[in-house]
Amino acid sequence: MSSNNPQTREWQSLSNEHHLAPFSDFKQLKEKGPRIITSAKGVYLWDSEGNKILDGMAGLWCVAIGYGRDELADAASKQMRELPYYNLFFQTAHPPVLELAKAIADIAPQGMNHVFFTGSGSEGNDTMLRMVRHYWAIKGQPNKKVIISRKNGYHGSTVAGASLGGMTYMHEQGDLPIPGIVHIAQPYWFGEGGDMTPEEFGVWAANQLEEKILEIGVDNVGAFIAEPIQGAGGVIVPPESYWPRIKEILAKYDILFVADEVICGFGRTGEWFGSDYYDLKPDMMTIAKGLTSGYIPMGGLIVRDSVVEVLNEGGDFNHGFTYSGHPVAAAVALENIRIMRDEKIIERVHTETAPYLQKRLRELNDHPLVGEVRGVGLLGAIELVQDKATRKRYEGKGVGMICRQFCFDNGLIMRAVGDTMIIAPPLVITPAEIDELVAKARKCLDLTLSALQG
Ligand code: PXG
Repeated sequence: MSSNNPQTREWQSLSNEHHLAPFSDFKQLKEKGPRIITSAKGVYLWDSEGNKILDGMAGLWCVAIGYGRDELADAASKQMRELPYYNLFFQTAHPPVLELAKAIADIAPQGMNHVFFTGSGSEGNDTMLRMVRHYWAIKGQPNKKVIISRKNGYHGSTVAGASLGGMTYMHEQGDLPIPGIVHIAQPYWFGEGGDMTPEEFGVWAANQLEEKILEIGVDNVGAFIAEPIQGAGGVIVPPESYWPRIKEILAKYDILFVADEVICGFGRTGEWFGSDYYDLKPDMMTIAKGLTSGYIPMGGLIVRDSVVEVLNEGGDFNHGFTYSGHPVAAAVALENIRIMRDEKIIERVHTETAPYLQKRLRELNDHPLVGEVRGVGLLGAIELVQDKATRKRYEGKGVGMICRQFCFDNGLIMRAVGDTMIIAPPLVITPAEIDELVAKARKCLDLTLSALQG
């Protein structure tokens, strides 16, 4: 712990003595001490040392409308005073959850008019797994249980979420995945495409779905789940041939398609949902994060009418959470969606800031460390390599982490997934702030290159 600031040191010692942080090496964190974030406004964070940091990750992909919107605080406060809690079990409901369900149906793809609410994206995917199996059981096909997912996909950290996800380092802990979940290749051309062109590789990766369906037998497959663009896996934008081929396969076999929209949903791609961007027509969509801009926890599952019609015939769905559709979270989500609509935030991403960010980011292609820049909407990835032509990495150097540290030290949050640097700034980022982000990113790439050469 290096801080000279007694307040920072005090918070860091509280962390050491009492806090177990998610996705962290507990012992290492004790040695370094966490950075303490104390306040935020717009796209900027401040830490306890007084540093101002441009948040290129919108928190954890969630703070869509930016930090510091009083309207959301006011909506929460008003709802807390009126009805801070009531549940949706036992044939009760409350106004905010009903109004929110309607507001979501209004923006969701056509024919998706019902929402099951949860407290998080992970719970949304747990709900999905149980709902898919319940659906097929009602239809008299209880064997259609297997969910096909993808390697390096991310679907959460509960037992079902981590099993659905394809992160091997998560599976290694706790004997995952649970039975009934299988993984196929991801459409990650830069990392895994070998000698194929991106288009050839996209078709190859999509064909893995058909092969898996045939291997398991369509009578045993319940659903395929995928993020339109993989987020936590490294902002993996599939080759253009991928989704059209997947859609052909889905049309051919009687299985459900679940789009995990936890990152892509609520404007990230410049459309309301990633499924709109790729015209995917899912049967279910998992949502969270941007639903409340992260101001308060909430997730859910949007369900297609044709699926609901079957569920209607199935008696009780024995599933739900204390905080399903929490009134305060629902009031915040409603206000968040209102702001997105009234201020035309997604239209601005679509027409102005996404094209500008994508253009400016691609200028980094001329940097000696950069093997590829890709992105859609306000999602971006920068691949760090030793050799541009062969896509060869700097083996064993931890280049991504070196770059990430330079970013931290220079007032920019840019994440590293292996040697892929990723960004997903708040949707309200302005062109001037994009200029600042790209300038800082370039500076940190320069510093990283010097460190590697030095
Ligand atoms: N699906 C997707 C696509 C996600 O990105 C979840 C489900 C789970 O949501 P909850 O609300 O249960 O966390 C997520 C979450 C990272 C990182 O390292 C990403 C997420 C969560 C934690 C870390 O990028 N995404």
